[in-house]
Amino acid sequence: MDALEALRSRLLAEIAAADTPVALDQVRVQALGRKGEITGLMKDLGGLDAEARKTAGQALNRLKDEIAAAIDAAQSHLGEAALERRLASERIDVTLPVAYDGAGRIHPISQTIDELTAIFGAMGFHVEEGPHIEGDFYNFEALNIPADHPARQEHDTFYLADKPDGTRKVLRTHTSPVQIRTMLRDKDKLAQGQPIRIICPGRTFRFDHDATHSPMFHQVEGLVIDEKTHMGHLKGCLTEFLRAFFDIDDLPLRFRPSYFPFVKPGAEVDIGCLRSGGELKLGNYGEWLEILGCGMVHPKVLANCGIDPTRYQGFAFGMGIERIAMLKYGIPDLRTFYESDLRWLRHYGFLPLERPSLTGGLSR
Ligand code: 2NL
Repeated sequence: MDALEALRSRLLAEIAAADTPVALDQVRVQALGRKGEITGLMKDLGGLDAEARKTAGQALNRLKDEIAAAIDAAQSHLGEAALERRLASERIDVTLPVAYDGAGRIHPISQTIDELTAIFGAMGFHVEEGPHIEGDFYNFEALNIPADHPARQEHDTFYLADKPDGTRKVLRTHTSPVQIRTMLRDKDKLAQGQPIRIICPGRTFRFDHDATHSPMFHQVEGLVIDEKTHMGHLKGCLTEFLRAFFDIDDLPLRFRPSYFPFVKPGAEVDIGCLRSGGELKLGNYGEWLEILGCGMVHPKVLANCGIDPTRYQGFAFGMGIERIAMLKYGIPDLRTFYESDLRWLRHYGFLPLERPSLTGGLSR
């Protein structure tokens, strides 16, 4: 038994000393393998008489179980230690700035929509979207543009094939149908004191293609409806937006009376600028540049959407996204927006991991 006790002490010491899974495995083979020390002693039991074999056999089995358990315990301990070392060495600080590999860019149209959404979002607007293929009612009729109205011809419309019932769909010529759909959907919430305050950015289509017109382009329109909204709110809202978007605190605005069938009164908005040497600079320089159209929503449009025009009123506005993007980022040619030229995108595009800001690319 002394010999067995000595073996036990030595094996336990070897297990404790094994500092790698390989070293531990060597101890397991040396003790419990086919030619291992404990295995060998068990084979020798055959030479003993029955009584001695029983006692020695039990002692050997206890030793075998104890050594096996000690090896298992040491193994899982080694595994945990290895995992801990790995976790410590591979720890990443997710708050560190990321080294961007430069593969992709945000298109200036997407960037501009993100920026104007942030600015109007901070003023309490939310975003609505709608279908590109529209019915006549949503694109024209509801907006007080009847079939024989000259504005219909002004909008060079893409018409889809006639349907058997004689109606035909159009590619929306502005994003106003989204506002019509929103008013029809949310009109009852007005009575519960919930105003409509939305912007509708998106694709629009007109049959027009030259250096300054694309058959597909982007618009953002805005709409506010409640009981007391007036033209002063319209002026304040657009002033706030244009100054934030172009990042010019004293950018002057000029409201000129104008006509759109869906508003009354209607206005066009100019911003201050300076033209010199073929360059255009925005700011308080005494010259003017037309930038958007707006007005108080026409009572007939409200009525067409089931809203009582004697109780509710509001303002609307619309502008071209390419146009404000070109002005802000100095992009000279409209047609380049849709050429998918990678060199253009690397030059005018935006890095996706750039820290977002209200005004975007100018003041970083
Ligand atoms: C422009 C002018 C404008 C609107 C759009 C609008 C929409 C509804 C009701 C009333 Cl549902 N108005 N939109 C109003 C005035 C002008 O856009 O030059 N856009 C590029």
